[in-house]
Amino acid sequence: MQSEVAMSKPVNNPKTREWQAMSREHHLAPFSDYQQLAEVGPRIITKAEGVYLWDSEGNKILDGMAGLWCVAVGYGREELVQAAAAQMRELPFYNTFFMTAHPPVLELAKAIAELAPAGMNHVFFTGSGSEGNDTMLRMVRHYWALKGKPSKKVIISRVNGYHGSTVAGASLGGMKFMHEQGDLPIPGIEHIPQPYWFGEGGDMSPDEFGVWAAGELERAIDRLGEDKVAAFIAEPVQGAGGVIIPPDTYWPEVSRICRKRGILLVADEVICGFGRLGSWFGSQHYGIEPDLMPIAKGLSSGYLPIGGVMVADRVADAFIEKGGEFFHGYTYSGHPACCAAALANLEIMQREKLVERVADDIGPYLQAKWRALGDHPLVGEARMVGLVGALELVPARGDRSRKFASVGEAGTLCRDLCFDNGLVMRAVRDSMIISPPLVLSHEEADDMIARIVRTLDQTHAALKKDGRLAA
Ligand code: PXG
Repeated sequence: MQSEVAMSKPVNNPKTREWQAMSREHHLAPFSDYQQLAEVGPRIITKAEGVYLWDSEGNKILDGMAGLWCVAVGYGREELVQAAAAQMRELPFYNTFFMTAHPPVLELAKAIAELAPAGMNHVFFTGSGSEGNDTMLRMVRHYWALKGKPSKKVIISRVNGYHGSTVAGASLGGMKFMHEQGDLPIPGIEHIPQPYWFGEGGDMSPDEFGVWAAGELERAIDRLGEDKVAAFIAEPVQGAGGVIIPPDTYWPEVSRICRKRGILLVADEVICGFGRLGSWFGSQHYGIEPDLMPIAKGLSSGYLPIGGVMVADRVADAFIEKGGEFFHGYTYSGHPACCAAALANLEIMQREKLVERVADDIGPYLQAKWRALGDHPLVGEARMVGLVGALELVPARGDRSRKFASVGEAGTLCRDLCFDNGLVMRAVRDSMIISPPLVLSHEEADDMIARIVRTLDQTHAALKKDGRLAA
């Protein structure tokens, strides 16, 4: 992934320099080039309110990425702070191991089950989405062992999928650059192509390509043997891979294949869950009935770290009926303060009808403006579902096969200019990604679009000047 920020402006606040020195001397940050980080120094974010961030230089920045795809209810929600503080006064920590529990973990489990797709009534809590995927992997293999089919171990996932950064998460993910560090993937994980029509659909129509990409799952099952395959995992919409929205034909085909072939279907809802697509879960948007769903991010709007795996009754029942301990758990599984914050977050989302708002109000409003960006000379495709979208930057509009000579250069340039224009967007290769807080107002959406148009114009002019656009 391209690192998020290059501090391109001069530093005026002496505290900024002090913090940057601390970074250089002590902090190994995630997904960062340490040489570059030491040279340039991180941008220091000091506070946030609503959909805006402030850095230590006093710049106000519209957060088009909701933190890291997570701050659904926006920043500065006192209710979440109060809920976590009250819980910390009452019971700051107790574990959920060895036949114990506490009220917030149980109340949160019930609250999530009420929102989840029908028949999905159980949850195992973790500290993050990555841990959720590690849990998922152990759980599905344990499930098949209990079912008397211990040879069903392989998990099929997708090239360019993202499932986290732990050993299992990065192995399940299909990011080659991650696999190259640390000898991944671990054995027992197979990757199939992604349903990325714009980049890889060739001459097929999107619908034909969706069927083809789903067919790759069936061909992988045939190759590996049905008796060896435990599960298929995919994000309803790929997030970190570049907001890849599958063709309409994809998910129905995948669901059919999983059912027919007796393969568990895992929908990684870490980004799509909790309203991002205008439904509580991405699975509901696509009519998927998953067996397991890793969750995190929007569950607590990122105020405190919490994730988990939702488990369908048909899977959970196998554990309950067979008995025997599941030897797995994290000290912070179901941390009381995190659960209390998540409960308050879900209460806000329900009270303010944020999911409905994405489906019926701000979602369609932003989507219309977003699609209009598709007319910009630098944009090959402008796609969005709910409140998550991508702009494909291209050197020659109308020709999907033409890419920039050096992949990622246009994206990085655009991303840096975007920051200078007071907006956070992520660059993935040469596409620009947006995933704003679900509370985004119409005025803030207009502000965001205006900043994007200015940034696209500047990026286009710079690329043109350097001769990097097709003639
Ligand atoms: N699954 C999915 C679908 C994710 O998007 C994870 C699992 C892992 O969650 P944790 O909580 O362990 O980070 C994620 C996380 C990016 C970016 O730059 C995306 C994620 C994390 C960090 C950066 O797009 N997604």
